[in-house]
Amino acid sequence: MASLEPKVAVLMGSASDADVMQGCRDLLESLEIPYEMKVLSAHRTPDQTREYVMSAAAKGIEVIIAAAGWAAHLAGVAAAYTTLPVIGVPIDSSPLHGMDALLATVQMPPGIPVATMAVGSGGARNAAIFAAEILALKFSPIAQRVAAYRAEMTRETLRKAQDFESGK
Ligand code: RP5
Repeated sequence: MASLEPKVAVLMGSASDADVMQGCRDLLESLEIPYEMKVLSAHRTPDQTREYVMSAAAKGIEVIIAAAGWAAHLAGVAAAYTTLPVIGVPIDSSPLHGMDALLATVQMPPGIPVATMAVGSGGARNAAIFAAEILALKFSPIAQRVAAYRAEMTRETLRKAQDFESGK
């Protein structure tokens, strides 16, 4: 649900991160959370990154998701320029399969936290859910959709377990 009044900003270090981040978009849409996507690099477009993040809160953004690979400074740089919660997604785009991005994103020095998700597409999905959980503190319809999502996941897991255990 890309809309004119996004509550979540999804930043990616490169357009090449889009496939890994598709699950994040899908979940934000199914949870009906308005968001906008931006390609902004801490290294290649530092001025634009700073400008966007510094103006995000004023235009209604409440949570920032920042996904990047390699020496992934995007989430940390975003967190440096705002007190909005920043959720980091390490992307597995490098020869180190995301271990570099994981450490660069998670190992923020004390004072400027980044809530770091798992590496890759699983982390991308969790970033959307975590953003929804933050917004759910303020918006009860989002809280209801998060609860419904989780209940459905539980039902689906039990259904699959039952199928497996009964040899289907
Ligand atoms: C990172 O470098 C991006 O987040 C991406 O994961 C990686 C490679 O970017 P491209 O060279 O494909 O643009 O900054």
